[in-house]
Amino acid sequence: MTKFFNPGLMQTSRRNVLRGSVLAGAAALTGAGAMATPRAPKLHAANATSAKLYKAAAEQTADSTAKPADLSGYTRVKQELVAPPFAPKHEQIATGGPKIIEITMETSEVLMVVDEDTGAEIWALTYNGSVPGPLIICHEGDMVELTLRNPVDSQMEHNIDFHASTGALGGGGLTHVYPGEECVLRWKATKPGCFTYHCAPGGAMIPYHVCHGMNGAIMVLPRDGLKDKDGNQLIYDSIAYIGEQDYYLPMDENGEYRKYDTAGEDYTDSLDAMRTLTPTHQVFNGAVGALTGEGALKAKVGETVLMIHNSCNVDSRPHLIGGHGEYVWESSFSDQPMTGMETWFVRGGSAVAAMYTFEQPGVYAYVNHNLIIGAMLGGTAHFVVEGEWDNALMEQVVAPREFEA
Ligand SMILES: [Cu+2]
Repeated sequence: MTKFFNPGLMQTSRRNVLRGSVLAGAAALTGAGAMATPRAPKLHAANATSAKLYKAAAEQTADSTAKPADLSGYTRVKQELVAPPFAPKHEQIATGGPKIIEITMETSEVLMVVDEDTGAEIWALTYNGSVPGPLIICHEGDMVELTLRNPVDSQMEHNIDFHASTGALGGGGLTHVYPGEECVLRWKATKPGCFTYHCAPGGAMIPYHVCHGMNGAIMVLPRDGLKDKDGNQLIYDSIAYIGEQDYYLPMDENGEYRKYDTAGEDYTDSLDAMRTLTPTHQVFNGAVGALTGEGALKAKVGETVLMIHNSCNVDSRPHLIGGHGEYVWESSFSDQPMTGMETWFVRGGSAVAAMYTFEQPGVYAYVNHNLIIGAMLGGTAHFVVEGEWDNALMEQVVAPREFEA
């Protein structure tokens, strides 16, 4: 805890420690208060208490005597972010010099259905209204310039910690925005790979926001694109962006999922549910079945798909049933990809890219191969692949039939 509240950029480490304890204290207070008055999380009180300290940190940053960054040689471009499972328009191999990639994200608090069958819902905390937040793509050496805007009707403050960035809690220390505020953060992408980003307001609010959907991924491509171990170019036809989300939804005494009127009202109940470390749901792209049926991912035989799997909070082991991870980058894109993987690993707090070229038509299930999670908690997506069946790869020689004993 103390380590987290000790960003190198902020000079008064005591204040940061204080900030942590203020929030932890606020959370404890909230718990005590909730016993007397159920569902009275006093979020605004917690925010107000910590507000002065956040402001103090911001002022210190403004007073900094550090040299301004040299932005000569950069070209400014806007990246229009799109909702998952899709990827923004981008180049796989960078043309021209380094860019300043301008993006905008809004911290939207939205009521989402988690499971239609049970009526489970959540006041999701999101970037741009989706779980996961939108996929951002840049190249190594580019700058990402984010405008982060918190709508005036929000209940809570938000910020963003980019695991791909360097310093100030991944930008978390410089991006606290209250309802009606915006800020702009610019950082240089120096490490190629896929990385998670997430909200991290402080204390118990960090897992609370992350477990309400406030996370996503950025892919930092090498300037000359992806390569195999021999340096041969690897090109994909499409991206499937999958965010694994663990939810801890509070239930009432009858085992029904509780409903709440506003974002944040579930704070105390959620903390109790989160303490069990046992998710009620662990879904792909925000809800049970979001990537099956009408939401299924589409491909054709011969097409190469780059599957980007973000899991901000929990470990995951994706497996493509009927296919493989032909090339998998669990670490940096500078490292050689692993090849021919049956199941790969996404460390909680990271994003991983896996590439596969479909060879057979049909429905492929992409699952968390902790199959309890995959089949019972919601961790399943489908790829529907069109094309010609190849009997040389698989053939049903005899269909199921009765046999004589
Ligand atoms: Cu947040």
